[in-house]
Amino acid sequence: MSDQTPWTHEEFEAQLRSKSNLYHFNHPFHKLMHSGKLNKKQVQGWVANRFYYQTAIPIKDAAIMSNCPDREVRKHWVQRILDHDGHEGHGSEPADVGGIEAWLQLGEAVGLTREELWSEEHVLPAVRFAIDAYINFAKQRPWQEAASSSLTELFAPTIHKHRIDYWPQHYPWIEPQGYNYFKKRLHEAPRDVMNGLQITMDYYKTRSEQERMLGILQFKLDVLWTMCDAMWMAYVENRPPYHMDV
Ligand code: AHQ
Repeated sequence: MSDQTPWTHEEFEAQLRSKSNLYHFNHPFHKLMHSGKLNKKQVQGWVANRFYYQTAIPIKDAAIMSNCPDREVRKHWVQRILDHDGHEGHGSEPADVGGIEAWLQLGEAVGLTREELWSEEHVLPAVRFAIDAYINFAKQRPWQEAASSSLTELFAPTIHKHRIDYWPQHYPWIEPQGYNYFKKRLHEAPRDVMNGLQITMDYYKTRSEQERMLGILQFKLDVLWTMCDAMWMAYVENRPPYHMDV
């Protein structure tokens, strides 16, 4: 009979963090990116495809909010939507153009136009399917499961810091305003992770529920990894969908 004793919070968090090696930071596409081996077209492809992910985040978070009857939780979760959509500022809170605007500036910084990003003309089918699966997961599953699926961000601060630290020497042609998004996430992601961990620790009580959460985190890791697989095929192998040469 396998051990059904629930993990302590510390053990549960350690189980979640043990999946860090499966984070898309370790995908070969990101390895090429981090070592400065991507050309301009490949960087542009990544920026344009990830824009579809960025615009999906507030939709996903609004789906979670729409399923959540807990006002206290919504009071905090709504900040995620504001962080991406932006806001005019209120009280001591300064105005924020938002992450989507910052990513549009990243697009311009790598030589794309805003219209190209909004048109979704570069979005690869598998990237769209993976991201739409994430949105639908948030619409259909209990809000706590959808909230906890954001915890791939446990591993995100490293990836943002890596871009800020290494891209300038590898990709000097990228305009400086392109880094604003990653700098913004450096302080937003840890706050979001704290909030997501609290919801996760409060919700998954039994060992089987905790193991269900590991499966949910794996689903979200699969979303991110699949996006990179599609970009590898299209931009590294030069075999985008409907290539016919054998
Ligand atoms: O910029 C990212 C972001 O705002 C979020 C929100 C969070 C979620 O709700 O799923 N996940 C996430 C992520 C962002 N950036 C990715 C990257 O590699 O730049 C990482 C991604 C994540 O770890 O899920």
